[in-house]
Amino acid sequence: MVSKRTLGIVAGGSAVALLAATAVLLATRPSGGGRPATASAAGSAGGHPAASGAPLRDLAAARGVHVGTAMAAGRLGGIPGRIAAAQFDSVTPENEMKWERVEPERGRYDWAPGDAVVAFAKAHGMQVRGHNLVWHSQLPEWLTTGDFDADGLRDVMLRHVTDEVTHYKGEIAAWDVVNEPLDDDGSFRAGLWYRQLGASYIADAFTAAHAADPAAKLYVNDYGIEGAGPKSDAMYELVASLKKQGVPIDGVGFQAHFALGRVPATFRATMQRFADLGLDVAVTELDVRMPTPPDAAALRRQADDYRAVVEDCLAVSRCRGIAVWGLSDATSWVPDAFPGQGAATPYDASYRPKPAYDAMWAALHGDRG
Ligand code: 9MR
Repeated sequence: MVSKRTLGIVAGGSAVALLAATAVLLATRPSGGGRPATASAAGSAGGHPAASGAPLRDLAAARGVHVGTAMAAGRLGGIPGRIAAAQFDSVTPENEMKWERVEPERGRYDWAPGDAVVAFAKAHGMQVRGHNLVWHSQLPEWLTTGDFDADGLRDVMLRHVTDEVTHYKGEIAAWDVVNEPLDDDGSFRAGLWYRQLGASYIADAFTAAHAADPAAKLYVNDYGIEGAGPKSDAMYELVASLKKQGVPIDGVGFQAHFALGRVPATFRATMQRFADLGLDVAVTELDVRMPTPPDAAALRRQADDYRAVVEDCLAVSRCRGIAVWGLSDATSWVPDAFPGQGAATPYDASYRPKPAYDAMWAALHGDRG
């Protein structure tokens, strides 16, 4: 397969990453040779693709995209750290750069957890997606219960955005500047920011982020916009209008939190539609949940879903990459949010690659389905 693009690729194979990859292979793959055969439903490691083939990050680099994972600062060591460094070339801090963590008290910043993720990425030649600057959720209490008028709240927001982007200037490839601004029906989500400031907070946040780090790519990020529908249309109108006003927005992140078998058939066309506005697109939080425990057939269907998403991204020249939301089923957010569901990531709870991993591998490798 010919690489669809060659620009903007982070080098995929630092010595550290290679060592880490070797360590992972030795730790988890007693045998192997040749190319992937689909892993068993149980995710048996022996003879698995990941053991003998190139890591995902090398395949992704050859296709001109990034392949990333969310990581928590507390899980950068051990097996998850080794797998992440070996297989992925992009990391998104799962919670460490969110407002409640970064600025738990007004004007007092705690950068340490986010810094740890950045240091991990640097050590392993990975890029960092900053997540996120302005969201309705995971806000500190001083902010949600504070008695701010509109001007005061706007100042607080601009200061936070400026301080955080400045702290990480030069370290973050792309920021989710505004996260989840829309409701399911396509109206603006009536969270703190919209209620007090109206939609203008969005443009203001992008402008402040750009001023603080002009080199960082600035994204709006949301879920439920992957297929045709009112929310996707509303996001299209929003970003088209931001572009028209000259707001410094570079891209749209499609979170891609899917239920089994529910990857929209229109995902590729949707990403292309946004790209045609002159924006980058990226799959930022991919996972595919299912009732637990899964059977082999469900894991195969999940693999098909993962494959479809990777192939959709590869088919859109402005799609910059695919990130999974959580490396393994051991730590995914899904069971907490959807009781009785889980098994949503490419690695099982014992960090063995699942058919979903094979499917990502095959899609990035350019194998025919
Ligand atoms: O994975 C995150 C989980 O650990 C947090 O408890 C949760 C809080 O809302 O946020 C999760 O990540 C979310 C992400 O920041 C934005 N998109 C949806 C993700 C899953 O809820």
